[in-house]
Amino acid sequence: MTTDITTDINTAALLRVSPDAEKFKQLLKSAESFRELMTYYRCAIFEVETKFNVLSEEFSLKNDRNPIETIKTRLKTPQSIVEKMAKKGIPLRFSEIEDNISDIAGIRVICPFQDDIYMLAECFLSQDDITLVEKKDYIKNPKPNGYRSLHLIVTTPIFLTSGKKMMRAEIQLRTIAMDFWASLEHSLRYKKNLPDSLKLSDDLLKCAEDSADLDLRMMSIRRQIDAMKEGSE
Ligand code: 0O2
Repeated sequence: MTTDITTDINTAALLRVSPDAEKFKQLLKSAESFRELMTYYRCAIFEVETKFNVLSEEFSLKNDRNPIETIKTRLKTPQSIVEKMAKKGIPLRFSEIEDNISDIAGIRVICPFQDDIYMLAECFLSQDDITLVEKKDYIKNPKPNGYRSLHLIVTTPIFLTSGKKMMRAEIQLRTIAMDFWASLEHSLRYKKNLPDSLKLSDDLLKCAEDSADLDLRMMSIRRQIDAMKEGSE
């Protein structure tokens, strides 16, 4: 009771000093909801990362090589969320975030070979608490700039004190070569609004194609070695 009165007095005093106080209070309130939402996305990252770690442990136990080279995770920054919403013409409202931005929880799985990607995607998607929302195969259909990766947008449950909540996450599966290209291209060009230079784009595209060719050649070498091993057993 005393707290309520104090709060009211404080608000009234604030309103006298600044007519924007109520607006500011609302902003802080929504910032609190935003922090809460980001915490849920962080939990979704934990859930998905754990699933890939479990697969990795099992593969290490049962095979002489692991199809998972590295797992990286990232939570999209508030700035990046706002930029994406603005780019897509989504109203800049807190309530629009969950339905419209699928890659706030991002998990990147880097594999040695291209066929590892599809095998892992299948293992992951067959888990009964994972629902596929959208699959974008930029390996079979590379982006015009040469970008290659398999993107899976999924929902995963997180378990809170209040019960289960389904959260979206984006998983990007790539080979080491695809990651090498995408990471360098990202730092060189992506989102930097550089003036379009045909020459640079051509060079980057050529690098992506050369990396894709290397990927196929390395996979072919591994398959020949696998076949030789099987033949000698
Ligand atoms: P960041 O910095 O990684 O957060 P959608 O997410 O489906 O609603 P979008 O953005 O068209 O809409 O999806 P898309 O094309 O599948 O891209 C999602 C993510 O893939 C990007 O996130 C990048 O991480 C990566 N990506 C896509 N295209 C490229 C590319 O040409 N080069 C590089 N290096 N990465 C790419 P963000 O939010 O754009 O960036």
